[in-house]
Amino acid sequence: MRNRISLAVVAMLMGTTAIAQDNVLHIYNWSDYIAEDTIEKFTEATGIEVTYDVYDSNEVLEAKILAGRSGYDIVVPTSDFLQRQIAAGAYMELDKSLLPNLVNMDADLMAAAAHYDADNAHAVIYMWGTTGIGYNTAMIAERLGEDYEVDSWALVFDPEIVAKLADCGVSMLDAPSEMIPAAMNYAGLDPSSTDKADFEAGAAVLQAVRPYIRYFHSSQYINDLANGDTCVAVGWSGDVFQALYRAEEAENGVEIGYVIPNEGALQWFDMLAIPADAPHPENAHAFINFVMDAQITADITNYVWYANANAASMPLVDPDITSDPGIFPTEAASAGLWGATVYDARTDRTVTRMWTRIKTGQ
Ligand code: SPD
Repeated sequence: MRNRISLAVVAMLMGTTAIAQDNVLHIYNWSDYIAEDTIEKFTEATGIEVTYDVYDSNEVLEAKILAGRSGYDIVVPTSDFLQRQIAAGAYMELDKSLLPNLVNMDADLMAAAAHYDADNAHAVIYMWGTTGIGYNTAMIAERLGEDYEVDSWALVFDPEIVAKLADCGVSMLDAPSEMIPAAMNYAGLDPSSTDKADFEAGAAVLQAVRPYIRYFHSSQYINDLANGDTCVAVGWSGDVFQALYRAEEAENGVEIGYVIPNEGALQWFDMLAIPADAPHPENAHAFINFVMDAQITADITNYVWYANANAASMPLVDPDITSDPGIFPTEAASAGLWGATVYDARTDRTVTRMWTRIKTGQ
C-alpha cells in the first residue's frame, strides 16, 4: 500500500534537503548492456551520480533481491524471474506520473510483458532478445563441410555433430531455465512444460553432448567468439552481435553468425524495476524515464545490438540493426518463439539440481 502513495507526494513530505543530500543512484544491470555514454548523459541531465554494477545471471540477481537490502535502486531481471520476485514482494509499484516517456513504448510488446506483470505495474521493458546460437563460420565449414547449413539446434544438441566441434570449443549459457527448455524443445517436447519427465528428457539431451562442451558461462563467450577461441556458443542475440562487431573492429579475420534455429527459440524481455527497499526510488524513476527517451534508447540499441521496445526510438536505430532478422526476428521466425515459463520455488529447485548434475557431468 505504501508503494502506491505517489513518490512526488513523498518527496514533498520529506522536504528537499534529504533528496538533495542523496543525489545518487545505484544500478545493477547485465554486463555489456548499456551505451558508453548513457550514465554520463543521465548525470549531466539530472545531477544524479550513479554507481553501476553488473551481473550475468538472473540467479545471481535473484539471490540478492530476495535477500533484501541489496542497496540497489534499479535492477534488470528477465520477465519470468521478475514475476516470481514480484510475488515475493521484491519490487515497488511504479509511480507512472513520474514516467511521462511511457508514451514512447510499443503497446504490443508492453502487453506481452504484462503477461508477467499485470498492467506493467512494476517494470518497463529495457531490451529484449532471443536465445540462439552464435558460431564461427569458417570453423564450422572446416569441420562440417562448406554446405552445412547452420539452422538447427542440432549444432549443439546432436552428439554426432557436437563431437566434431569439440576441438574448436562449444559453450552453453549457464542458465538452466533456458538451456533445459531449449533441449526439451529439441526433443520434440513443449519447452514450457513443467512436467518432471519432460525436464528429464531435456536433461538427457544435454547429458549426451556434455562430454563435448568446453564450458557453461553467460558472458565469457562474447570475447571468445570474437577472438576465435571458441567456435559455437549458445548465447543471447545482442551479445553474439557484439562479438561479431568486436571481431570486425579487431580485423582479425573472424566471421561470426547468429541464428534463431528453425525449431524455435526463447524470446525474453529484460525489465527495469525498482526494489521495494530501494534507497532512492525517486532517482530510480528519473532513470527509467530517462532511458525511455527515444534517443537514449536508440543509442543503447545501437551500441549493444539488442532490440528495444521503444516505438519512438525506431527511426533513430541504425537500419542495419532494425533490418537484421537475428535482432528483430521476421514474422515467420517470431511465430516459432516461445516465452519463458515462470517456475515456482519447487520446480526451480528441481531444475537447479538437474543443471548441477549436467554441468558436473554426473
Ligand atoms: N549482455 C547482456 C545480456 C542480457 C541478457 N539478458 C538475459 C536474458 C535471459 N533470458
